[in-house]
Amino acid sequence: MSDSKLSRRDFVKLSAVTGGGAALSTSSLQRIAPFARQNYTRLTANHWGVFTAEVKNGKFVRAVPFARDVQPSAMLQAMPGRAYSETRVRYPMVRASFLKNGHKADRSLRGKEKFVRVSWDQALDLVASEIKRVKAGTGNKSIFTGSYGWHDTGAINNPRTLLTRMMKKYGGSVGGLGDYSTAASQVIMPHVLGTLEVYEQQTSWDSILANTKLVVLWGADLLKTNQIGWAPADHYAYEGVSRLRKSGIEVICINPLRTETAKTLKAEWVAVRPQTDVALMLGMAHTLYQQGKYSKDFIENYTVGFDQFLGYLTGKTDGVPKNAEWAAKITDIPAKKITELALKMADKRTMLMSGWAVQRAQHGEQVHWMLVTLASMIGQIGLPGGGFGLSYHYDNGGSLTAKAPALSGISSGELVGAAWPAQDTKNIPVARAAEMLLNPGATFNYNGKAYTYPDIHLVYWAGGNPMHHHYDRNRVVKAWRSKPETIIIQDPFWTATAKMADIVLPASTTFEREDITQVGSYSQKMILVMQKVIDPLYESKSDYWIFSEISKRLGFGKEFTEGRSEAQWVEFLYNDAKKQADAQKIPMPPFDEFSKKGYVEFAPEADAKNFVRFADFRKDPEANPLGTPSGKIEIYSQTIEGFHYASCPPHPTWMEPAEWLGAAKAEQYPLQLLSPHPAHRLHSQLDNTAFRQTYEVAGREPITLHPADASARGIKSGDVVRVFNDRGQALAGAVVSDEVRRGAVVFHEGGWYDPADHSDNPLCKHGDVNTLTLDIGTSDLAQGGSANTALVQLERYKGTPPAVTAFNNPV
Ligand code: PGD
Ligand code: PGD
Ligand code: 6MO
Repeated sequence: MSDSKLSRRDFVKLSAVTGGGAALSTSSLQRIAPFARQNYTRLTANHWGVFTAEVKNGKFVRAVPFARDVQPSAMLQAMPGRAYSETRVRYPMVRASFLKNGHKADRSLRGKEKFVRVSWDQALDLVASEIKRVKAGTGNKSIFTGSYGWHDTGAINNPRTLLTRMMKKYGGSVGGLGDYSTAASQVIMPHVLGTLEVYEQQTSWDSILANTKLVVLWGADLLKTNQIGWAPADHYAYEGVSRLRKSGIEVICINPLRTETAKTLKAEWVAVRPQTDVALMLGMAHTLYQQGKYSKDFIENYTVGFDQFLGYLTGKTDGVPKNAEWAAKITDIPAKKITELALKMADKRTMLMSGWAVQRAQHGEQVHWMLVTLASMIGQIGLPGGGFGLSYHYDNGGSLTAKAPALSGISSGELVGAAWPAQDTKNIPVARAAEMLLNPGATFNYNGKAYTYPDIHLVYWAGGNPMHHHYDRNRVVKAWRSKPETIIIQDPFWTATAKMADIVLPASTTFEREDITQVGSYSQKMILVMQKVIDPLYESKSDYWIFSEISKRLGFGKEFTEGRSEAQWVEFLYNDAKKQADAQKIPMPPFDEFSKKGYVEFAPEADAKNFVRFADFRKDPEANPLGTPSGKIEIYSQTIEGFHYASCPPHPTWMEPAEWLGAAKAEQYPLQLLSPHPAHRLHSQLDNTAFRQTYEVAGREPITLHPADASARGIKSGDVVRVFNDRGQALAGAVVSDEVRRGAVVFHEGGWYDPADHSDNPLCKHGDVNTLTLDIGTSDLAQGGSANTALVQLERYKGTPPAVTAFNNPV
């Protein structure tokens, strides 16, 4: 959206900071001097989109957005700074005492001692011998390669897949299930709708613009989160939002925070109390039922279990009618408003667009289940512009899907050797990683089955940052320092995770290697060669090279590479996609022509503009049943009933989370901590560039709080504050704003962790929100992370704040 206020302002601010790679120090220039004084451009792409990299005198200086990108992300300006960040891991490094004593080294010294530079041969030999040693001792079941994370794009250099591929050829390892993003919904939605739903193409923006009369942004911030994509972002949503703004279609934003999207769309702001959306939806559902304003036809023909849910809704089963007055007390939204919202949504063609933070909380499963139930009562699912969508804010859902072949990546392959013993846990839900390390042998539930946590001796993480993403930092650090004998980290940067490893392998960034990618996870509009922009800096190597070399040492180098170099894989994967395209008569040029141009584009499917999610089901539910046991939307799930989970009853239910503003604990910690995703980073990525200067406050990660909460504590904008609870403490820079509701504070995820000392509860000097979050599963069903279930207190920091050292290297 070329006229978005957010982005225009950002571009101006950012040019001043990053302008043409000015952030580079002379010393970094000297280090890269050998790479010739050449000027050229290269076309490439990553999570942020497609761009041309300009290289001057051998130095990557600027990322110029693809000409037809309707709204390039402002973060593209940080790309050169990312390549040359002072935090790059330059050489293979080993923790000093690990080098001396191997796996018998004192684990409690992780993160406290120096690293020693070693040669690649030494490092690779060491990694291979550690994997061999653990396999021979306690077996593959004690090697954890869950390795969750947002490593960069590329069909070849996907470090997590390559790691799994390597380990599968060596008898397997323990992996991760699901993700942090949508763990709760991706497990419950298949029971309710038969699909993951969070990663499905949405009813098209064209259908919305032509038919919808009311758009509800239910905890969704489209302009912020669509900047990036799992595949390079196509930014179609910005065109959608821009047209929506001009259309005059009514927009309501239900969110404790008034977002940029809400402001751009002049949305009415309903500042719900955090984590109470289920109660709000129940209050609305009760109104519709009581007033006879719900679609009996839809409920009867397309859903099952409404009657069982009704007993709960009306209070027949528990004596508590979930009416608007009941909901008002929980949500802090007046009953009149709740009634008005319900009737308006039932009256107009309404699209409920929901984000995912609502389900990254304890009992997160209930939120989208209740949203689907409410949408079923409204009765517009499968109609043009109506119903609900769980991915308008992500990967540019609602874009036009192209008629394109699927580009495959290097696969993780088949397990080689003996079958994985049935009694040994093969995968653990990713957010339970610390729990696993701390409690080997303990049982846990997941989606109807019981499992045992494995006893992990070796952890290998490539392309993720658990010392950012995992909840309850002190607990993760404790797990890290007490349990695994060996920790191997492969990353381009000295993240907090790398600093706490035994062996650190310097991966190159996408700018330093060749790869191939599809563009637009939903639109699939292009296949593009990610051209190498510069030679690998320092001694960094591509993930593919690293895993090929370790595989060689483990005895299956050829099987790992299948005899192909990275460049040969690019050609192989392209030709594989072309084979599919030829069969479907989709034009694709021969590889040489494609490689010269850099990309091939695909035209949208003929009827892409009219795509309506669930249209076939709506037209004929018998002929096009959903993938649920009943073939219909399950408002009551007998499958879930059979699991007998108190934490996940068989129909949508309001359950008080462990920490929320209505809990007794709120007396001690009266502020609800929200940790949404940052507008100017991808999680922790780019925090280690000069780009940080565009958003940090007093040199720390910002925290936003309401003026009344600020004045009660004598805090003003620009102050350094200490945020704390029983679990941890962090400094942050205060931003006082009435755009966050009273009682809630917004502290984005991804600020680099920066412990002030080596105690059990160090002060994070820079602002890592996960020092404060709670490490519990969403429920026995999905075991997702509960990021948004946390209460905190805030105080102005007295005295001189300690210097930030998060971006210093440990050597
Ligand atoms: P990133 O910072 O993206 O975070 O957690 P995740 O671990 O994905 O980490 C990616 C890492 O990969 C970085 O260290 C980066 O340097 C590295 N990397 C990048 N490119 C490459 C490469 O080519 N090779 C290798 N080897 N490494 C590379 C994200 C996770 O955080 C997610 S998805 C969610 S949804 C969660 N959200 C929240 C939240 O809402 N609130 C809180 N409090 N916490 C969260 N944590 C979760
Ligand atoms: P968040 O920003 O965490 O994004 O997408 P997701 O939708 O989870 O939250 C969205 C909104 O939910 C926020 O505005 C927040 O205020 C609101 N919210 C929080 N709690 C509540 C609540 O209790 N009720 C209601 N109604 N609203 C609430 C995350 C997605 O974004 C993911 S998983 C990933 S991995 C990507 N990460 C990034 C990123 O790190 N940075 C950017 N710029 N973009 C991303 N896109 C993706
Ligand atoms: Mo995510």
